[in-house]
Amino acid sequence: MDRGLPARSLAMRAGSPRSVMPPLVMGILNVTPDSFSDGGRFTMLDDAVARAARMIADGADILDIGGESTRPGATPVGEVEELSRVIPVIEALAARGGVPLSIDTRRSRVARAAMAAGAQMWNDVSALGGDTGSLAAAAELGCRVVLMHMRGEPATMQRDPHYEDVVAEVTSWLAERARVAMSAGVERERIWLDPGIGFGKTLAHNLALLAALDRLVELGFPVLLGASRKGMIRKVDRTAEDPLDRLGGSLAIALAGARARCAMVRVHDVRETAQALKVMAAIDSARDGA
Ligand code: HH2
Repeated sequence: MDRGLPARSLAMRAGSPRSVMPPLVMGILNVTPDSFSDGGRFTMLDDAVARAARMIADGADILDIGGESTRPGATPVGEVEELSRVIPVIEALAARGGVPLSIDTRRSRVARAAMAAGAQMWNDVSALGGDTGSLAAAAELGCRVVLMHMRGEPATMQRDPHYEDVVAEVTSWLAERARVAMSAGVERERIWLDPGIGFGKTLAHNLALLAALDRLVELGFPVLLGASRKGMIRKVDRTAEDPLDRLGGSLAIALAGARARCAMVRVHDVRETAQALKVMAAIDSARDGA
C-alpha cells in the first residue's frame, strides 16, 4: 500500500525548479521531557494536540512526532515508555486529520505501532540501523523512510568527531544506506535522505555539509534538512545560548536548504519558516520570470 504524502509532496522535489517548489515544512512535535529546545512542553496529550493544531494552522505540511530525545548526551528511553509517549498522540492526531504524520524513532516496533495508529512516514536517525528488524519493517510497512546520517550514538557522538572529507563521507554513506534499504525491499521512491546536522559533527563539519547540500540532492533522493535551533547556531552566534534565541539562524539554514533544492525542512518555528520560504520563492519567481 502506498502510504504517500499529499500531492504537493509527491512531486519529486529533487530536480524540480526551486522557484516553483519551496521545501515542505515538517513541524517538530517532541513528546519528551528532555528535548533540547521544547522538552517537557508537550508531554500532556491535550498540549501536544493543541501544539499540532497550531503548527498545521501555521503552514506545516507534515508533523514529526518523537518520543526520544536524540540531542547530544541524551540517555535512551525504553521501548514501552517511548510507545506510551507517541502512540496516543498519533492516534489523536490521525483521528483529527489535517496533515500526514511522521514518527521519529530508531525502533522498528515503535514505527510499526505508529503506522498502525495512522502515521505515514518513518523518520529514522539511525537510517534503519537501530534494530535488527528495521530494514524488514520498512519494506513491509511500505511507508516513506528518512535515512539520516549519524556518526556514533547520541550519548557520545559529539566527543571529537573526525572525518577526512565530511561531505564525501556523509554522501557516500547515505547512498550506501539507500542501497541497503532497497536491497531489503524498500522502494526507491519511498527513500528520503538527511545529512544529520549536529549528529556526530563539529561546527566545521556542519557548515561544510550545508555549503554542499547540492551534492546530496544530486543523488536523486528527496533531502530532508533538520537544523532548527541546533547548537551549531550558538557556535556561530555566541549570544544565542538559549535555543529559543536561534530563530534567525534556523531561518538562514532553512533558506540555504531551499536554495540547494532540499525537499523538506524540519523545524520548530513553522510559521516563520513557511513565511521565509514563501518570500524566497516569490523572489526566485520574479527573477526567473515564472
Ligand atoms: N534532529 C533531531 C531529531 N530528529 N530527524 C531528522 N531526520 N533530522 C534531524 O536533523 C533531526 C531528527 C534533533 O532535534 P530535536 O527533535 O529538536 O531535539 P531532540 O532530539 O532533543 O528531541
